[in-house]
Amino acid sequence: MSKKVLILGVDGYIGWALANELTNKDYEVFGVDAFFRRSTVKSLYPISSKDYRRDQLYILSDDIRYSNILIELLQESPDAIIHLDEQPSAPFSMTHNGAMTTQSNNVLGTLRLLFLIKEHCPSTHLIKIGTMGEYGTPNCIIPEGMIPSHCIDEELRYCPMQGLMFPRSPGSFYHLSKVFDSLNIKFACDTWGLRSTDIMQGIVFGLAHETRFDYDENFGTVINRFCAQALAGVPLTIYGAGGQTRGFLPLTDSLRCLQIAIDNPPLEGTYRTFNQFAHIMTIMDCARLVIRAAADLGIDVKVRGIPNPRKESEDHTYHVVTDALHDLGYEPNLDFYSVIRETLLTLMPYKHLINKDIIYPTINWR
Ligand code: USQ
Repeated sequence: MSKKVLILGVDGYIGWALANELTNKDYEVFGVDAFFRRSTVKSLYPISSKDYRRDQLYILSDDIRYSNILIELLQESPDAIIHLDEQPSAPFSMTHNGAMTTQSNNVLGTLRLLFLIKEHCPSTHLIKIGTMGEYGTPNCIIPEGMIPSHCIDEELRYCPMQGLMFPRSPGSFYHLSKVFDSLNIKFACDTWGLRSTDIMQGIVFGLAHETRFDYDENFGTVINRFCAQALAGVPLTIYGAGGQTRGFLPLTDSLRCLQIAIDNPPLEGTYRTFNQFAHIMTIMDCARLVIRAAADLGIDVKVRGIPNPRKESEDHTYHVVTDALHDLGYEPNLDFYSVIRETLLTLMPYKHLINKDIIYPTINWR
């Protein structure tokens, strides 16, 4: 029997692509969305209308939080819930109102969801999209969520901190909201016996299944922003020294990893973490890749180093354990150059629609 999957935030960048990917693979997909992003910023890649998407397999609502739709869907006991219904922008969360909106939407929204799962479908597998940014850049090896037992004190022959969550050092009020989520979800699993996979996802880029594409200061992630900047003839906005190092993955890899999580649920009462990305790069590496792919298409790209609007380390190590997904069969696509080239090609016909006024950063972390 096909698995029943409920996607919260189905109208978004990952949500819509995932809904289509799973539907094509014969999963039974439902979705809800409050349409916040659509009403805030225009996607560069043309996306279908609300009505069209409502006519698809998915149920969409302008306001999921105060309607009964969500409860009705939970009462159908989906096999998995993919929770993408969070405010995802770190810059937006660094403004006064943005911080309040982000934390009330993300932390309280997830807390409410936990209670609803407990009340209506306690066996359902909650897959929450979190962020590698929860860990920050601590200049040491980052395990998958918890401090592992093999981290043994050589003299004492035991792991003094096993069973504790690895310390979090988030870099924005958005990333902080994900830390609070993780703690609430782990508590709900330990206390109520719920089951959850908490995805610490790296920075996603590229296109899949006619999903939206953002490049503005708030909602565009760095490689997608660089692609739009290359197409618009705007110099690439490298913040600070460009030595900031992160894990990245193409959107198609994110879809693959989420399918692996759905197909391999943890036991009831288990909270587990996946560190989810394909490959580690610096921001300067990202810029070089975009410049090379654009040059291949006859586009000359300039770079503009600008003072870093964020408070973050620009020179640090980044060693991250990613065993869990690999053990379940994830084979990362490491050919980022081809994904970026394909993204540039696909967006080329829409380059005249790029609004240059929303590219340069205006929100300061300090
Ligand atoms: N950066 C630039 N130039 C730009 C934009 C960003 O140099 O024009 C730099 C930033 O300073 C930062 C890095 O690129 O060092 C990543 O920035 P980003 O905006 O691509 O990513 P971030 O703000 O960390 O957040 C994004 C998503 C978020 C997700 C996170 C994964 O918006 O939802 O959780 O990536 S991660 O960063 O691994 O935590």
